[in-house]
Amino acid sequence: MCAVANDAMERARAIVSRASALAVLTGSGISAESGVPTFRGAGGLWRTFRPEDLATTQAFERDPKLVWEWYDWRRGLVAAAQPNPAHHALVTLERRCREFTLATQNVDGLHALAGSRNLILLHGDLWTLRCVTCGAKREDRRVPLPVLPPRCVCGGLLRPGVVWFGESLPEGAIERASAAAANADALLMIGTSAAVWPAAGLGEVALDAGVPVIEINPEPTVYSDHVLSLAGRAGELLPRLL
Ligand code: BV8
Ligand code: ZN
Repeated sequence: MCAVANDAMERARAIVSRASALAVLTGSGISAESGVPTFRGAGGLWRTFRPEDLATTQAFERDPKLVWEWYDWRRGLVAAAQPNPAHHALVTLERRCREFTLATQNVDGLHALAGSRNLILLHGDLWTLRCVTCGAKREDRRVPLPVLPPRCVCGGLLRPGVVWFGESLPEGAIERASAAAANADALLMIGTSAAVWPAAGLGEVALDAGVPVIEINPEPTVYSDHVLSLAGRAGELLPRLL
């Protein structure tokens, strides 16, 4: 029995089937059914750790080994995870649409693994390491990492290639995602609590541009009363939306 009223699903299907340009924003909820814990939901990562203790440059400067132990643990979790039907449904949608932009807050790499192409990594990538001294970047998928914290050939500390609180997003990322949201025939907001900015602002960009917004989330968010909100799991609802 699906909790989503059929008329909402029918309306969402009509919008998506007519769309030739789609923009999508995903959050950790889309990877929940792949076994990757979310941040704020029940059993979420932030429940056991405080973001200001771990996802900030100050935390990393204060205790790089502690921050790396958390990221190395998460890399281990994600390494075992596979894309779920929601990730695959977005790959199918991308192939059907003339224009398709997927902006994700996730750093787990599951969208790329599923085959999504026009991908904007708003918060970076768990598998990329970046040297705080010389800026060198490299991909390193070893789990666990042999030494924590890992060091660059130049001797500098390597940090996770992700965006921490207080850090700006990758150059041009939010601008490209905003342009896609403002010019799409619809914006899908999937599996995000819409708590983190500026990513969460993409919903407003779409609404301000008169672009219909469809939300897929088992829980209500600040957007739920203002958009077409489908209450349910992405792995179940996205394939039904196709
Ligand atoms: C910046 C690190 C300033 C990587 C993360 C206004 C404008 C700009 C900034 C701010 C602003 N207001 C406040 C700020 C500061 C801050 C911020 O937003 N704070 C919040 C907490 C108030 N923003 C920043 O610091 C950003 N930087 O703009 O700096 C600046 C500006 C200009 C120039 C220089 C500097 C940086 C933000 C990035 C922070 N990094 N993580 C990592 O380790 O992962 S954020 C962290 O939260 C994750 O990256 C995650 O992606 C992100 C968002 O969380 P969600 O993905 O939404 O996950 P969550 O658990 O919250 O929700 C999951 C949802 O899924 C739930 O709703 C649940 O119901 C649902 N769900 C569960 N199961 C399912 C499901 N949905 C569907 N299906 C299911 N099965
Ligand atoms: Zn270096």
